[in-house]
Amino acid sequence: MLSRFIKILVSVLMMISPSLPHLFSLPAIPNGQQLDLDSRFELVWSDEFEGDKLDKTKWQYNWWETERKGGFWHDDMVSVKNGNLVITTAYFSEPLEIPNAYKGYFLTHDHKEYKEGWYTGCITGQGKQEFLYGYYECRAILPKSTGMWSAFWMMNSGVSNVDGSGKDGTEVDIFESMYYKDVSWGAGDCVVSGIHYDGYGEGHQGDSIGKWFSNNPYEEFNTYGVEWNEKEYIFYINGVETGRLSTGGVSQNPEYLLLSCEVAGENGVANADSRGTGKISMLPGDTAEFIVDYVRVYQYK
Ligand SMILES: [Ca+2]
Ligand SMILES: [Ca+2]
Repeated sequence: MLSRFIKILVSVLMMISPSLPHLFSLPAIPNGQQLDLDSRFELVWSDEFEGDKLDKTKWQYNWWETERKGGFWHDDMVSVKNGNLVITTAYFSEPLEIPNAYKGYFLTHDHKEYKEGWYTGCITGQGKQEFLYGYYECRAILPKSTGMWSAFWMMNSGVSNVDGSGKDGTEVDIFESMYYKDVSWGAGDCVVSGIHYDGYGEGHQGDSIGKWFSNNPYEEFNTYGVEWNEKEYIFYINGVETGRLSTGGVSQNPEYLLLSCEVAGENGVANADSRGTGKISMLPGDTAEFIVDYVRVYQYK
């Protein structure tokens, strides 16, 4: 009751002062410029996820990371059906098998074992194709559970190079969804966008444009995009600008794309995290789906 009252109060205040959400780290409604896609860009690459299996000329499973935060990544959780990529999250009381194709590698390399827990997936364009500048967009329905992180992002091998700059490579999180109807009032129905560079240890640096509402994102398709040029990253939801970043300098190197789903927690055990993501709210037997209609890459005309 109190949270409903606060939400109504904040909504009224937001109408009076559009900058208010940022002061309280609350989600804001996209209200920037409309992207003029057709006049400025041409499509150079896409996956529309037609057919019944993942196109291995465009993607590979991120099979070398088995344990991921509070869950596990496994090929079997990724499928292509009804014109969409679907990354399913489900609980398995018996660990899933290491896919045969990777068994030899796992025998000779250190890796984390699959255990009982939540399984989900990740696909990456690493080793397939990389792009420099342009506009990148996916159209997706987000997984409907507290404790889930779905994301559309870009990476480059230079991200780990600590030199005080993001020019050598930056993780660009075009969107991350980790605030489904959460314990934190004011969140829900929103995504965040941001950047990370200089590795993930002591040297790590990053910046964010904060939380932004999309339209009924767990039930309906929205588009999430970023325009990337020499000077800045410009983020969009449904073709409307949400914010811009250039902190640390913009990546000058080609980057590959990823689509992933993660479960909040650590060491393969689901739990609430320090970012405000609650513990997964699904029970064993429940499933959540990250549904992606397409990924499209455009270059400047
Ligand atoms: Ca760097
Ligand atoms: Ca499609």
